[in-house]
Amino acid sequence: SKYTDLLKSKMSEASFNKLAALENQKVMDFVGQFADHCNPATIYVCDDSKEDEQYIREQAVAKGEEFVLARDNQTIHWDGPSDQARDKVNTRYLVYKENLERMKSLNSVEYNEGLEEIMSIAKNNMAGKDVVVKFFCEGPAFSKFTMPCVQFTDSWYVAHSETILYRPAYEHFKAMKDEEKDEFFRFIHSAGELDERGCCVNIDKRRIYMDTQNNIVYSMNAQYAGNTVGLKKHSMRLAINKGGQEGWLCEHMFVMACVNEEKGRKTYFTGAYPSACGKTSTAMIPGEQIVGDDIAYFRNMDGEFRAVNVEQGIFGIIKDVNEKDDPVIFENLNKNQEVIYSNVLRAEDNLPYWLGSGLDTPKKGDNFSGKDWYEGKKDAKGNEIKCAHGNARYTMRLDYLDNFDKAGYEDTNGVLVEGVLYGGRDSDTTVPVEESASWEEGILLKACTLESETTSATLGAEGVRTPSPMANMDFLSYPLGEYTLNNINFVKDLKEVPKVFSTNYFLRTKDGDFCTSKLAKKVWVHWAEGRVQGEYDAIATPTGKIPVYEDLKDLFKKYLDEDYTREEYTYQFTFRCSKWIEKLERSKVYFKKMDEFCPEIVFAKWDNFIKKISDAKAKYGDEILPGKF
Ligand code: SPV
Ligand code: MN
Repeated sequence: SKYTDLLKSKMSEASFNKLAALENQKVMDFVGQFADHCNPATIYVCDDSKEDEQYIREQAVAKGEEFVLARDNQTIHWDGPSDQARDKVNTRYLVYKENLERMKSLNSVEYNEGLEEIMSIAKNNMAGKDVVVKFFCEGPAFSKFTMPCVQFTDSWYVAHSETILYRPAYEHFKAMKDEEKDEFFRFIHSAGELDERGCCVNIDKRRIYMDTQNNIVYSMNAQYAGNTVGLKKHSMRLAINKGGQEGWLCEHMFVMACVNEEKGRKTYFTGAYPSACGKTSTAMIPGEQIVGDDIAYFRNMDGEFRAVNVEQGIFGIIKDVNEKDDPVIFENLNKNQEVIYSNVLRAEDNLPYWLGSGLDTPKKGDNFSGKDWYEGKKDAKGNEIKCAHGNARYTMRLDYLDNFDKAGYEDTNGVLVEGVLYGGRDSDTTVPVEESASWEEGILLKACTLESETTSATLGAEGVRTPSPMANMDFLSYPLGEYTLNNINFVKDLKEVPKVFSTNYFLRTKDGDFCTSKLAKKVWVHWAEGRVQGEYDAIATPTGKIPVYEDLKDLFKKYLDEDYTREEYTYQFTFRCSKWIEKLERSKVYFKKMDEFCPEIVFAKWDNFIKKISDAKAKYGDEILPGKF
């Protein structure tokens, strides 16, 4: 490589040898190019060894990016006060001129212009810093699903997070055949200059630029994991694009197994839920098993619909994790095992505290706003700063959890998916659970029409619906219409096609209360499990099939020891024609806005459903009781 001398000057012999042993020119050039351009002081190359993982942990602390807590396997990290969430404005696709028109609804910048900007920001951005290079993969290694990735970063917190969240893949890289050696994702990240709390200083120069044409993502002057951890949302955007070209899917979905003890069977579901619609709690329903909580790849493997969790850990929202609402996570946070807390409060007792922890929370300490937080502290705008940020997180391995499905997780062929859930949030339109008549109807009526609704807990008006097709809009890397058709077509050569269901845990009574408790999701998922296994009868509606009362009555009794009444059922499963027509009209407007090239066929199909619902309304009235359609 033309970079050999330079690399040797910035690396130990051991690091250089690890890099050279891969015999991969593209890896060597990638590391060399950014060693030259970003100008770090030193570069450390990791293999998959425990020693290298330990070195990363120690460096994250030694460099002041993390601080050891009272339970000494746990650390805390802070992102700066204005680096607490994904930066949507400064996250852009670098797009070749000829593709700009097609990509114009996505946040894009012309390739050369964007590249020049990001490279000028990156120039010398690592000066004086020590850099780490580590190899990971998405999905299991040595599998058809494997997506190898290399991360080059000057943040040891980012590297540490990835060590928890992703499978190691140095050995996978080493074993790659010559013809495979070009196929991997590259992530270049620099937090740049840090302050005394290890937070990134030059936030005004924060940019995340993604090049799906060459599978490389540049992240500069950022630290919040959603902006920096290459294997999470950066990789997801590259994978969505790559899957779209190659006929597989990358979805913003959990993977879980619904366990039917009585029948001795396990049925795998994947699920997409916009934020605050119950994704994590569905993935972790007590008594079921979790494979993954955020990102899944789907492939047609010999005619079967198979899925893997691309990750190995959870980067979870910690708000409201407490003994009562989330006992499994809470218990694990309280053990002295490896956890990185981010943006929570560190009190005088050197323990972490967060919003909704159920713990007696000290009134001062260090938090995301600075070293001197005290109860009542206000920000520059005069708003009270709470003890922890609402998007504060924990980073933890999945295999700590008792309900982790290790065998399913490790299967290099993925798990066989038999049901797909799309969970929205509305107070007055969709029923708690409904099966689609077909896969295509599932995509068009359940996935594409997903919406979440603002509540009194969020700023602004209550009841405003935000469209969130497939809960994946933030990560779409090619146009929505094409993506929709790829979802529809994905199943075309499958021997068995999964059933598709919608859920809505947020339907309200006429008095404005939630119709069911948080626990009821177990019933809806078990009804779906029964349907997949051919067990329950169902009643037709204009948009799918709903349960019969008796089955739900039994399920509520069996799983929750609750008496579910026929009145509750009738109200919850009434088909609301006008509300549904409005919902579909909103979807049409949204798709037109987000993708002016969206194929007409999508709109034509929705118009057919609108006609069907209008006819039903004329015949049976606006609110159709279960069984009356
Ligand atoms: C999400 O927002 O969907 C997350 C967290 O999973 S982040 O890493 O910020 O994307
Ligand atoms: Mn996510």
